[in-house]
Amino acid sequence: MAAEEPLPPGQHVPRNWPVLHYGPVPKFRPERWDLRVQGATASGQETRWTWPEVVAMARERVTADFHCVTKFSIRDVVWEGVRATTLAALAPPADDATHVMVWAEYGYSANVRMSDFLADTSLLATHRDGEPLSLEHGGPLRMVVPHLYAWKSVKWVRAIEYLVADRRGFWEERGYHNIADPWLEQRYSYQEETPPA
Ligand SMILES: Nc1nc2c(c(=O)[nH]1)N[C@H]1C(S)=C(S)[C@@H](COP(=O)(O)O)O[C@H]1N2
Ligand SMILES: [Mo]
Repeated sequence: MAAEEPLPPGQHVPRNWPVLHYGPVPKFRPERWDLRVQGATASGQETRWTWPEVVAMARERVTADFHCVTKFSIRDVVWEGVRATTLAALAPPADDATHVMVWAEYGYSANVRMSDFLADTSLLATHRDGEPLSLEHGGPLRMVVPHLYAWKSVKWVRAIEYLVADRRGFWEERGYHNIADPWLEQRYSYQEETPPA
């Protein structure tokens, strides 16, 4: 039997994959859907792609564990889609862009550092385990940043906004940690406070 990789502290593997999100599941209307890259772009322009254009982009596969801050972890999820670096090559950030806000339908958002966004394993996923993403799991397109807690893996992505200064997203404004590294158990915003010297 192969030795199992350790899980981050406090995590366990449930029997089934929970569906977890705030608010309703958006409908997908391909003819009205688009993906935008906006904010601090190198060109100063916004770039917009239609659904067929996104589907035609270079594709990659990433296998990774998925860690929710509510303490479940899913092992070895096979994600397939467009690497964040591919998108960033098509619509580069300005030199002074340091962070990225990932925007979903209905205004959900999550902020990540540029280095997290541009990590090799950060993907805009259309498929999971060989199947197109179901709508409830974020289809047609979801962000996957597997090395951070899963609230950063925004479902129903519609825009990538490059930022020249950090700004907190939906859960980051509501008491969750700004960085969200599960190996450091960065769950809550109060942990960001530097301890007194
Ligand atoms: N748009 C959007 N994306 C979201 C959320 C959300 O509320 N809205 N919840 C996040 C949280 S907290 C988790 S744990 C994962 C859950 O993904 P799953 O439903 O595919 O398991 O989605 C993340 N992405
Ligand atoms: Mo979560």
